[in-house]
Amino acid sequence: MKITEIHIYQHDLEIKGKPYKMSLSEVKSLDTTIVEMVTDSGISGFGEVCPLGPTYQEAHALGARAALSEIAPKLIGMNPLHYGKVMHQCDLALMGHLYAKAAIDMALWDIIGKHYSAPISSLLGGAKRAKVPSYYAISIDSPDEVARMTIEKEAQGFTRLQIKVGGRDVEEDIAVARKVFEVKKPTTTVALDANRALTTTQVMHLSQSCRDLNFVLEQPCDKYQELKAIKTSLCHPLYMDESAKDLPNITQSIVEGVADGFGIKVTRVGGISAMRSIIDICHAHQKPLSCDDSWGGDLVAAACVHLGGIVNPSLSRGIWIAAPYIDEPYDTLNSVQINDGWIDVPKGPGLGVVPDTSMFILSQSYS
Ligand code: 0XW
Ligand code: MG
Repeated sequence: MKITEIHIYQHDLEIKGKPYKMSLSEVKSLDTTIVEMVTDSGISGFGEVCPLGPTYQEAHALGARAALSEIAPKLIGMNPLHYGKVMHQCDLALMGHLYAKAAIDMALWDIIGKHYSAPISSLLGGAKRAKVPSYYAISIDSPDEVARMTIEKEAQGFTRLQIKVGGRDVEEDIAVARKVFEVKKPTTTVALDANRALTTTQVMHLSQSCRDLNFVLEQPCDKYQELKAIKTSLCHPLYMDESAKDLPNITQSIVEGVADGFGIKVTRVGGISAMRSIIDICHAHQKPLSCDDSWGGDLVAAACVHLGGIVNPSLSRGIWIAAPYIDEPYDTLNSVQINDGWIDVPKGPGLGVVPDTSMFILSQSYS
């Protein structure tokens, strides 16, 4: 089998309703990139990468497509079943840029699954359950609005909520946390996610002021060294998200006793293969994790759900997908959707999603 063509598409994912608001950024539309890898066997594989705007992390849509323009021409003629050789060629073509390479990784896994007529979760060792729990991220807002959303999302079946905090007076974050715990069900679990925006002093004040509330603190500060400095002063478990950039710093955070769990974004770490290794490490160290991504449509969602399916249920903290915030499936027959708080693990070969590429704008083609 040979790669004969690679097409790179661009598409804007509009957010339904209010903008998605986090501590350091507010977004209304996301620029996503889709990779289509065509082979001489009639099989095509798809991948996607969708940074959360240009300021969320060191990744942006134009950068993804520029990186892919460096890489794609070098892959034409290679055998996509030789995953390791193709990804090595990506590294020979361009250093770093894991987020862009993740779209190539995803397309290769999609081809391999289609070639062997197996869902990616089966290739990864098998999903441990037919459907996985999702969680909902509630944007930064007033205590009353976040409480209203808490009740609404519990009614829709979500059993875990991520409450966005940060970027304002920390007393407002404390008021939101208290209000959520006033209204939520006892069984609903909560993470306060500051997306790096709090100072060490603010986090310690927040944690000690809310020592009676049982939540997880997710990526409260920006730097790993800040997290390490405050870890022993906190009254809450500490999960790493944005600092969990790759395998070395994830293993370091476990060995140094800083991270009690993780929110891992598939494209940030380089794709499905890297994420599978991270899941193995979390299993070995009994570290809970959620399988997420920055944003994306059905392709990214499918990758997150296949990976979430192989996580030991006792360590799964849910799979976040953007479907509730956008309203345009790529594959109307097999769109990845949340039903009553749960997501079916795709059963089709590969990703189990075949996008209608006519939805997208063709950006670059290589053959
Ligand atoms: C909730 N997410 C997984 C989706 C958005 O990209 C933000 C992210 C997070 O946990 O920070
Ligand atoms: Mg997070």
